Amino acid sequence: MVRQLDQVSPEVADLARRAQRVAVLTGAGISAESGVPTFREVQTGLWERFSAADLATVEAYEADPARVWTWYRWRQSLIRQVDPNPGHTALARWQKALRQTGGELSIVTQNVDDLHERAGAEVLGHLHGSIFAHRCFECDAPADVPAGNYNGWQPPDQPEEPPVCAACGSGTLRPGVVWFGEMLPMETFDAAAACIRAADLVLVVGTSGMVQPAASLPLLALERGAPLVEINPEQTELSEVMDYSLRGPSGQLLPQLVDSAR
Ligand code: BJW
Ligand code: ZN
Repeated sequence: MVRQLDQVSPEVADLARRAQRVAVLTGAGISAESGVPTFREVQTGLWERFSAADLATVEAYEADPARVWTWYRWRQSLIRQVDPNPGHTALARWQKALRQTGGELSIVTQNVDDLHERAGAEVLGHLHGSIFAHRCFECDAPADVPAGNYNGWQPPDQPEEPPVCAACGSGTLRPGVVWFGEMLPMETFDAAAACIRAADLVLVVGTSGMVQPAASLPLLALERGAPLVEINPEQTELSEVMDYSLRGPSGQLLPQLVDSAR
């Protein structure tokens, strides 16, 4: 049975204290308190008629490369202007502390931002790629492009055309992320699955659990009966399989959980 809590209970603190192998799956919600919009939020400016799910597809890029490219340039700018929040730093702290005692905390993220890394954590894998990597839409050659640098958070008035690939001379560049209908990086997915299978505590933080196959990863914890704990202010697609759902923002609840593990 799922137990819903609005703070870390003694039972959850006990799970955290005893865990030596912790696997954490994070989603957009962990970066929300840093000011990075989640995928369910209404968009403004150039993109107000589009949902994030409409823009994160091959079809959207093919239909209007400049619109999609500019959306990513704007999001890159925004991410560069924000800082990791106490949720990111608490995970980094716990990872360091566990490593000092021979344990491990593995972070698997669906996020394309770099806020876990900037908080000082090592990330096992970015399941949906990185917004700061680029490659050719046609020939797949990697390309080095400085990140978007718009002034403030205001979207630009005009869309920017994506640059042409220097390797093939005909394709245009795209962000190194995984769009709907594309395969996830298999090595990263397999490594994530292995660490969740081996974990003695699995935390699921700030994800709606709506996007597959990432959302099926926590279910692997059920094979060995490892406890599943969710941190999210809202009910999610994964809430039903959780042992505990901590209902609140991860910027408050993760530091509480990590402090209770000491
Ligand atoms: C807080 C908070 C706070 C707020 N603290 N929390 C099986 C069944 C049905 C469909 C499929 C299936 N298998 C595959 C599919 C299709 C598709 C899919 O899943 N569709 C569903 C929408 C139905 N999946 C795919 O296409 C995947 N590829 C694939 O399966 O390949 C195999 C294949 C190929 C070809 C043919 C057939 C099969 C690829 C998925 C790629 C997802 N890409 C994106 C965009 C990345 C680039 C970018 O950033 O633009 O990844 S979409 C978007 O969703 C992004 C996210 O990583 C991902 C997950 O979102 P997330 O992180 O959960 O965010 P939100 O916004 O949904 O939720 C935020 C949460 O935070 C909420 O719960 C809030 O309450 C919470 N929150 N404040 C804590 N302070
Ligand atoms: Zn090319």
